[in-house]
Amino acid sequence: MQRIEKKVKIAQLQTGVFMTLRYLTAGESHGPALTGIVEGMPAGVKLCRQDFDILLRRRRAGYGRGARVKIEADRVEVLAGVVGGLTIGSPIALLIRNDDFAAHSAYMNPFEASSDAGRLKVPLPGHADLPGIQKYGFNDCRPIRERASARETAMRTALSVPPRKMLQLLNVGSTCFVESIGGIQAAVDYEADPAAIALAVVENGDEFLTPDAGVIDKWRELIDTASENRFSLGGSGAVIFSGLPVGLGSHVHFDRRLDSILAGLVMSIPAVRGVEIGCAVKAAASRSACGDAIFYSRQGGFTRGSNLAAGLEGGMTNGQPLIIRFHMKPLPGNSGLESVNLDTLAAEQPPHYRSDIQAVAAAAVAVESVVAIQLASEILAATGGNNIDEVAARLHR
Ligand code: EPS
Repeated sequence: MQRIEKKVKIAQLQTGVFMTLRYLTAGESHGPALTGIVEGMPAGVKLCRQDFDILLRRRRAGYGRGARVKIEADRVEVLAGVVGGLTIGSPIALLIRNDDFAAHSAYMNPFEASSDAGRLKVPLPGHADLPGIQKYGFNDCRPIRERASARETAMRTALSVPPRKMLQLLNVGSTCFVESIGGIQAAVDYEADPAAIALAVVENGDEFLTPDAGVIDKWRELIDTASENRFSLGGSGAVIFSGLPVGLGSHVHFDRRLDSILAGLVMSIPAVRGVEIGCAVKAAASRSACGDAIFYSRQGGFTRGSNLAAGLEGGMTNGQPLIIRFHMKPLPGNSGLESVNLDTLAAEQPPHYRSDIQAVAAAAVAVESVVAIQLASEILAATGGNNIDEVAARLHR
């Protein structure tokens, strides 16, 4: 057995400084603010206000979002780690004030006792409420619902901005989109050039965030009907990353398999109940070979005849576009299901809860965000590098 030169290079990369991105978020949905820190970003990555504004606006823009997202401006305040439009290598600290805190301050004050008016006494079926109060010992669902809220993904989206900018500088492109809402499917050609899919998504606008203009009117009608009848819709979406190097992740140990790491992150987005690498469910039903033929040419090196593996083989990126699909349940805000009053223990319907009709586009942006952070982290783990030029040079040599 011999090691070919290319492999030696990758091995050398991995003996560099072992760096990864670490990040944490804190913040309740109606508390004073959402906060987050991302540590490990190399210096020299350019950032501007619009990078945050455009992405945070996209996360809010989906047709069928509730009244809340119209209240929130989601203006990201950068408190540390960025100076003069450049990352400086130190931890990046971000803050997003909750504009709706003003209306909830009577029961979200850190030190004053809550007014009973704000107590949420009837757990929402399908929400974190009931297991949360049982686990943490409350007679009020609010402390659970506040933190379980998908509003938290606003901060993860904001924290993804520096890693996304790093990926762009390394020629990694990405897009995210909605594939289905309430069982109505968009036409998506996964064999198409990812850049063409990304362009179609942008052209069709943030409200529906889909590459298929033909599905928009049907979705609009369905969401309007759901809104009139106060029910929520689930759906599916996808992210595609292209231009990734070969060899992120590893087959050598289960906790280094990138498909497993990414699946866990995608499942951490509230209401996401399923994740697929590419078209895995279809592949499971297939009675033919499900891999991608390998070709080699002197000019082009190794290439594939298709991308059924969706960019991952053996838990490693294989240089093909990475495709991750997710499936989201209808939101539990107004399910019409029966519950129990925590005071009386009698059957009771939860009171009407302001909620989104559907939030699949928002989830798609959040999924793209957590995947982007992880991919940037995997690249840094492979290359080391304290500034973006070092990272780029080590990745491309
Ligand atoms: C959410 C409930 C709604 C959503 C919220 C997520 O909030 P509220 O109860 O305040 O109307 O709008 O999403 C956001 C605020 C956001 O920024 O995405 C829930 O329970 O998860």
